[in-house]
Amino acid sequence: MQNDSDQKHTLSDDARDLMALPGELHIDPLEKRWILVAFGLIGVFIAAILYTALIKGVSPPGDMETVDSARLHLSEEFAEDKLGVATLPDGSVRVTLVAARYGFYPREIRIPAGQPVTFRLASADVLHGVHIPMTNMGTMVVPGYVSTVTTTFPKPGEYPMLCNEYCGMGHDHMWSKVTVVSQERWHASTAQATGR
Ligand SMILES: [Cu+2]
Repeated sequence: MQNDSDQKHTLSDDARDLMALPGELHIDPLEKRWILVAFGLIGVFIAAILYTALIKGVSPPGDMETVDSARLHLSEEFAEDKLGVATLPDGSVRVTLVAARYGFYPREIRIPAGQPVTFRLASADVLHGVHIPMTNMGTMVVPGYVSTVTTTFPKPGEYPMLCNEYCGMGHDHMWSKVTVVSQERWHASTAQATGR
């Protein structure tokens, strides 16, 4: 008997909700709370995007740069003798690499910690990915396109540079060595190299 009257009560409540005028729309307090949580999360996501974009300077890839993967050896930038680490006249460091089954060439590079380093990569064959663990250096290397990543390594050390896109039977062995040296050691070695 008790149950019966309960049911009647809820039924009439629902009926009242259905007949309510638009102006007096009834929202359950629990539902209202979840709506606020949903809008709150959207607010958090927008704030995170704005923070990373405006304050941290993180942005999606900009200009699309293409390259003929089959003719890298004849290209201005990715010919074998142009690969490796270069210090540009403005003091910035650029690393030019070719990803090919199964390695990143040259196989060993030496770069400074504590200053931005720009990587430029092109694939000579299939799709590869590049990733330096414990850092935010990572991107896909799509045949026909130049991948550019600029990052700063906070700590000196030895890091592997791994392929993280399956590229064939030797994919597991596709890695090269990155040595990050302190600013002092970097400046000492560049001064030695240029004879200053
Ligand atoms: Cu690969």
